[in-house]
Amino acid sequence: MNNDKSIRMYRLIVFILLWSLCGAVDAQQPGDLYLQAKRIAPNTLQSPWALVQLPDERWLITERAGNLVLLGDEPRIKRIPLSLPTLYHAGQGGLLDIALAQDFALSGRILLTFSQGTADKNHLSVATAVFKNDTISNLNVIFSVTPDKDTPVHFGGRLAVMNDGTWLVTSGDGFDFREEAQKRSSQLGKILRIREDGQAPLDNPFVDTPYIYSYGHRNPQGLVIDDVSGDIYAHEHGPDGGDEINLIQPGGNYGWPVATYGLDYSGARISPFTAYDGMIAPLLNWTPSVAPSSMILYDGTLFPMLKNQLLITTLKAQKLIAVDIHAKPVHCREIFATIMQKTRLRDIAVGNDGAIYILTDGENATVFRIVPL
Ligand SMILES: [Ca+2]
Repeated sequence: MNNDKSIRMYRLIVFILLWSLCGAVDAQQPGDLYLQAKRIAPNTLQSPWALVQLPDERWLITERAGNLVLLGDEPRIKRIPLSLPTLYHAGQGGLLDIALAQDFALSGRILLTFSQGTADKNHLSVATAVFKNDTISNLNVIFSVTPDKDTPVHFGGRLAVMNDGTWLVTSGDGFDFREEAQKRSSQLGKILRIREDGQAPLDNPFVDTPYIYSYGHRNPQGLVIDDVSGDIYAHEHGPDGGDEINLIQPGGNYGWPVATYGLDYSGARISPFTAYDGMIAPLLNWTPSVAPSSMILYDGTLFPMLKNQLLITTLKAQKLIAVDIHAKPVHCREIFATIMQKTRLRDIAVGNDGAIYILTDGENATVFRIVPL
């Protein structure tokens, strides 16, 4: 190889490394000078997982111990304990996601995901309930993932509503059961699609396993649907490396654990393959891992530079990442680095006011509101 070729190859390798680090490229962020991140909740949220805004501008936040927190004006928070049947609060489990039904304004119906059972036999479940006059009623479990597992981790648990009113639910592989992700007889390591009564829609892709929408997933916790195109994006935690964003097709096999860029935590290879015939490759792979925890498709007007980009919170990387999924190659950068304190970020939402709201992770967590000055 002559010198010019070596230099070009070196530049290409450096570019690929920087690109895959995702955020290392754009350290300079002069735009942050015109932004403000303001804390809008006390630092008293206990292991929260998700937030959703109500039409009256207040917020509902889930805490994994089984509480809803109502964040409003006075008093600043009100904690509402839920009677979730056999809630399994351990490891990564507990009360997880919350979403408003499409007819929430009329019905007050919400959807919740939570882990249910015992250390020896547990699973992810979906419940509906009615939230009216600041109280919860009519809580019913409408769906439970099968089979049971005996680990307190990898529940998935993210909800998203499709344009036809059906719901997608992410289900993790249970960590010790990664081979189940390739088995369509198991609901572990899948994206499932259900109706609001908990039944399987008749037009799901597999007749014999009627709840499964896509398979070959590890622990997907980010899920958004483009209202205009209907495109579905999901991200999932890889093992050591190999976090992914995928464009979800009905019936698609997303490879885990046959095709992955990740290693086992021991450093051992999980699979010799990063790609495999018949398995859909990710749009983006993060190696090393960032631990993506939630995602929105930004469609607000306050931040025109982020329009139509995926905004992703991360736990391990402790940063907010913007992904331009339509760029070739897919472009990825850290945003708001200078205005956000370095901490694990759990969930993200766009408020009715167009501001971006970030829920932090862990004990004594809080909510930040980000606006242009
Ligand atoms: Ca994959």
